[in-house]
Amino acid sequence: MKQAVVLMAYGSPERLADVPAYYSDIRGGRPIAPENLADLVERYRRLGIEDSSPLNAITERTRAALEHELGLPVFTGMKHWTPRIADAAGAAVAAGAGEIVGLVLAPHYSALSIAGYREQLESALAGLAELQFVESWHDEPGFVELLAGRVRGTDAHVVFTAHSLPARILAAGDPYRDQLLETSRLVADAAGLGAWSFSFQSESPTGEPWLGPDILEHLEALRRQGVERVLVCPVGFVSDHLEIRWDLDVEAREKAAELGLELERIEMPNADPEFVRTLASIVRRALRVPSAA
Ligand code: FEC
Repeated sequence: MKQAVVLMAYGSPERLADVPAYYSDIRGGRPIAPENLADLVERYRRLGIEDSSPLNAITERTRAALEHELGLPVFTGMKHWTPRIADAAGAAVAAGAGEIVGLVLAPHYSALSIAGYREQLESALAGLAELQFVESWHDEPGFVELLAGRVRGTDAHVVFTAHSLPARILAAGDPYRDQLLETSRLVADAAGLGAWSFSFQSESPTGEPWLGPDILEHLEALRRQGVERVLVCPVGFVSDHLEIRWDLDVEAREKAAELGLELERIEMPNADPEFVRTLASIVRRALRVPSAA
């Protein structure tokens, strides 16, 4: 039976004119305050998306490299922009795939995150191909080692981060926060880190409580504890995009400068060949193919 991969990512607008439709997709049609839309357009303007949209470009490089590594067709599907997850599923089926691995470029499961990717893929496939969906890969040894390699030997305090979610997920027994803390602990152990902590980032203005602490408050707390240097290691994202280049590289850096803290962040995995080999081993396991290594 022919096999294929649907590689999924969040998606990002290509043009400033796309931002209202993109934001509306993220909100699932719920109302958007005009000031929030204006603020988002301004962040994308400052990110320079009219010249190049980093998330979409990196996802395409990752797709091409994964396809080469696996020797299987890999199709990109975006959760909130084009090409949509349904487009990727349709292309895989049209190419004759009878078994499809669904892999999200986000390592941690949440009902408010990965489940949405799964629903889009399942409903597009509608039973036309067998689906092997990867729910999470937060403790994948290659991923842990890649991040450990980027923080090993630092004398800075390492702050692991991930996207926040509404705090109500905890009452529903969602594994998201536990998986994030597990990745952080595994990376810290593998790198032999002395001083590290975890904080959330990128909370949205939705009017309900979100998981904390947020990185901006966390930097204040670290400074009060006498920390002078911080190395930020995002574990919940794998690419350069708005949440990295704005929320960390602009907002967190500005806060650190105000506090007199030195702040650096690791290079994201993006389409690094070591990361692509890790994604390939996750796909091979889902297909029950013996590892090439
Ligand atoms: O570079 C880019 O253009 C896209 C960057 C981007 C990534 C990303 C990842 C995650 N999000 C997650 C959850 C939520 C929830 C809401 C929400 C809202 C936004 C908005 C933008 C945005 N997110 Fe996102 N997210 C990215 C971008 N996200 C833009 C809307 C404006 C704003 O709040 O700044 C709230 C939805 C609502 O209002 O109801 C919840 C999670 C991830 C990590 C997993 C993944 O990548 O899928 C979780 C990248």
